[in-house]
Amino acid sequence: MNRKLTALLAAMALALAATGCGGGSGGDSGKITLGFSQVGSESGWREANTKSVKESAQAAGIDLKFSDAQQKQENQIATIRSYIQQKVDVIAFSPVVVTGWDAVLKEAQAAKIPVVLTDRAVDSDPSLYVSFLGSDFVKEGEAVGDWVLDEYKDATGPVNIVQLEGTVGSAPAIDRKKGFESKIAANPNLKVIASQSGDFTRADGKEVMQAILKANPKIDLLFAHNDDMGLGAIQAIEEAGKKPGVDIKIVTIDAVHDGMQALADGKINFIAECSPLLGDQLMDIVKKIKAGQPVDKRIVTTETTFTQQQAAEALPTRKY
Ligand code: GYE
Repeated sequence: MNRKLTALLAAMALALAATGCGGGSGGDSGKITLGFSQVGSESGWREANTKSVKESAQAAGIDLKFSDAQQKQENQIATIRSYIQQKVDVIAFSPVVVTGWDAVLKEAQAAKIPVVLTDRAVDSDPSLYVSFLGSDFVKEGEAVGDWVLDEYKDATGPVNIVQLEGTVGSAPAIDRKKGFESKIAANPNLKVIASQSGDFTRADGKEVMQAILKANPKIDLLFAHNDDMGLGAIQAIEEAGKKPGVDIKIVTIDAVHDGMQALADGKINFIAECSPLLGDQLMDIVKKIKAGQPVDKRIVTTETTFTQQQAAEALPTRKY
C-alpha cells in the first residue's frame, strides 16, 4: 500500500472516531447509540415516560440522544433526520400524530437504521419499522366505557356526557374515543353532548371545560382522555361552584400520581391505567436488534384499572 493511501485511511479512521460514527456500531466507546424523539412534556404521563427512558438507557449502558419535540411533528421529523445523519444505531420515537411519517421512515430504512415506535402508532406500512411497543388504547377506552355503562345501568333519563379528547390526530385520542363510544352505544340514555380536544394538557383541559360548563347547564359525566386534562377540568368545575366526582362524575386514563391522588380523594371516579414505564422493554428491544435477534412486531403493555378504593390502596407503593 502506498504511503499516501495509508495516511488517508488513518485520517478517515480518526474522523470516524471523533464523530462517534463507527458505521453503525455505535460510538467510539463501542456502546450502542439510541436516538429518541419524545413527543413533548405535556403531561405527568410524559414526564414519567421520559424519566423511564433516560434511567433505563443508563442502566443498560446505552448511549442515549434525547430530544423533546414540544408536540410538533415537524420537530420530530427534523430530529429523526439529524439522528440519521449522525448514524445512530437505532432510532426510537413516540409519534405525536398517526399520519405523515412515510418519507422520513423511508429515509431511515434507506440508511439501514432500524426504527422502533414507542407508545403511539403510525399509519405507515409496518415494513418501515421493526417494532411497536405500547398500550392498547382502544382497550383503555373500552374499560372506561364499561365502567360508565355499569354506573348508569339503571338510568331512566338522559345522561349528559362531556369528552375531553387528546391531541387531534394522535393514536391515543383516536383509539380511546373509539373504544369508549363503542361501549356506551349500548345504552341510548348515554349521550355525548360535547367533545373537544384539550391537547392532553392540564391548562387546555381547564380552559375547554370552562367553556363547556358555560354552554351546558346539565353535565353528568366527564370522560377525559388523560388524567391531566381531567385535573384541569376539576379546577374549572370547582370554580363553577360544583363538586367534581359528585355533581359531575369524572373518568380518565393514565393513573399517574396526581390522577390517582384525585381518585383517592373522591374527585375522580374511575381511571384506566396506561403505563409510561416503557424504558426497560425499549432497551431490551434495542439490544436484541443490535445482536441480530428477532423482536416482536407488536408488544402490548400490561395494564389495569382503578376505583377510588383501589387508588387509595395502590398510592403508597406507586412508581409514578
Ligand atoms: O395518555 C397522555 C400523554 O401517548 C399514552 O400521551 C400517551 C398519552 C398519555 O400526553 O397523558
